[in-house]
Amino acid sequence: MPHIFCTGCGNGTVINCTLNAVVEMGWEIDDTIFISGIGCSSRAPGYVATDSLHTTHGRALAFATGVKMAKPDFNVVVFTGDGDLSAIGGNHFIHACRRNIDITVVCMNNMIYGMTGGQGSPCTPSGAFSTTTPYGASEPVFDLAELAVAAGANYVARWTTYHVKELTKAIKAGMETPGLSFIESVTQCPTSFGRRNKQRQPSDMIDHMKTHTILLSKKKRLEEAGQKVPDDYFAVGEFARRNRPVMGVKNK
Ligand SMILES: Cc1ncc(C[n+]2csc(CCOP(=O)(O)OP(=O)(O)O)c2C)c(N)n1
Ligand code: SF4
Repeated sequence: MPHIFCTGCGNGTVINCTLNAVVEMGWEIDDTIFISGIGCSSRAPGYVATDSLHTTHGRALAFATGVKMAKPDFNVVVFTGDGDLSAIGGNHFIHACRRNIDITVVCMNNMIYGMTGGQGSPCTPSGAFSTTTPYGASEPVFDLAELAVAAGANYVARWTTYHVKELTKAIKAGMETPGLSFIESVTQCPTSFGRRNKQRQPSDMIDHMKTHTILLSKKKRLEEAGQKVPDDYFAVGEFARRNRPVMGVKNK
């Protein structure tokens, strides 16, 4: 299928995992709507044969909230990028989690602004190069999964495009959980991120995800035992699965 993604981009993998989860859920095309903001990742709904809304930058969750409140029987899925969700869309993200509105949010975190040529985002790792951090990023990084947990989402998980089975399972678990489900996928962007950070090949970025992730449960065990997890490792797994009051649930 013709698409806009660069060769080796991870976005297709995340779309595939999400659609497999939709199939496993048995959701019907007429009852399911995909919504996104703007960015490479936010082009995703255009490739899905359901009704969809490709909205304005950072506003996907505001549109999704409107759809869900008007049509609670719909299954609402949001595709977004780290910039779209946590920079310009940061407040919508926090308040959608706080309200715990019944939607599934899939964030392709490529750690950069991909579509606009590689500016740094709130998720650009410390020291990483981008067009706006030519000497290495120095600002503290947002941990999107921890942010969603703190703000109140009922289901939160993080995986990567290396972990396709776990990612699919997590998206399905999020779809099954009432309230806001946030699934973050760290995703390779060889063009805007990899090329500037000695990970020019897609496989370089995927290898990095394989070798620099640690299961959240293991990380907690190590920390409890007073052992240090290297700073350049990041945790994957399920961060929250709970039952806070929700908004916009399906009519019984
Ligand atoms: C109000 C507004 N500001 C800025 C832009 C330009 N813009 C388009 S996409 C984008 C960044 C997208 O980054 P991200 O959400 O991380 O998605 P990616 O392209 O990396 O998947 C920006 C700044 C815009 N379209 N609208
Ligand atoms: S710039 Fe990055 S995120 Fe955008 S399509 Fe290319 S590889 Fe994918």
